[in-house]
Amino acid sequence: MKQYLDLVKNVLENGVRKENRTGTDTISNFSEFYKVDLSEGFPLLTTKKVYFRSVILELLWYLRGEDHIRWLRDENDCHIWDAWADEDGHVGPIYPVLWRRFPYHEEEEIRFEGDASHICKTVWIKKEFDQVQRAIDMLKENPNSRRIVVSAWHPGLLEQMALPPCHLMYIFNVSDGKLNCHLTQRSGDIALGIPFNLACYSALTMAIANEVGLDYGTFAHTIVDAHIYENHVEGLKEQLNREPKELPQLSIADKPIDELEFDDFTLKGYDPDPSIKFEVAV
Ligand code: DHF
Ligand code: TMP
Repeated sequence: MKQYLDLVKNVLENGVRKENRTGTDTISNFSEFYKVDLSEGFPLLTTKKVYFRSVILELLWYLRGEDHIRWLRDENDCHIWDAWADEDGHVGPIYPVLWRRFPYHEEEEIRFEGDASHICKTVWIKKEFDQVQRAIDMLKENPNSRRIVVSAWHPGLLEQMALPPCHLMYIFNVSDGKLNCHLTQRSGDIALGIPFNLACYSALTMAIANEVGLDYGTFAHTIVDAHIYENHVEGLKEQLNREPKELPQLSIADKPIDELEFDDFTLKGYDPDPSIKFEVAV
């Protein structure tokens, strides 16, 4: 994918060196943007092997709404989130919870029927909001809406999270019968995280397009702090020497997203160059 290689090139050429909490310095550019046309194939990088199984399992895990990684780590032997979980597998209220069970409170008035005078009391009821289902409902009922937003930023809960959300907001947009998705990411690890984020949200957009009966449009991605860890530079330079091949095709079973399983995602024609080992900065 040319867009990804251009992103890598641009950050290597124009980025500035920054220290950060991980202890491994980065080369960073402020505010990068690219987009891909999902009708041209599934944007899984071919210039290195990207672990498709892990990408899809991560997406299915996000959709499950849990605050732990036991389904991912123990039932599916996928370890990309292990470093941020405690022994029980808890990661706190991150993406799955924020997408499917965003916590909030609603004021309710309770009446106690007593003697002549009714006693009223106001209580705060704990509620959960399913933002993904709301997005699907809106796409069906009001596809031209400019308010089809899913937000994973919850200032009041940041302290309880293993990692404050990196990909923190996405917006669906329908134009010309096609479903587009724009993702805003506050912080992007170009070698490791970005190829996963790109493929994960592209698959999500395609699955939702199927469910609401729209064609595949564009995935657009804004990365505010787009960075390359210094120990990833060599691997990325090797990747820049590789020639991108044709993109694979992804077909997704026509099911409601909550019924999707890994075997419902069929990848055809993926013939990547060898994998490149990148250490993850925790
Ligand atoms: N922290 C940092 N510093 N970078 C990240 O990309 C990152 N990503 C997180 C959580 N924290 C992070 C969640 N996503 C891998 C990929 C995505 C991911 C976490 C880890 C990863 O290790 N990928 C390897 C192995 C994939 C596999 O074994 O399936 C890779 O080579 O792509
Ligand atoms: P930060 O919280 O200090 O920004 O560190 C988070 C790191 O994780 C940063 O390098 C970005 C990276 N990251 C991604 O690129 N994609 C992801 O999906 C996640 C969860 C993290």
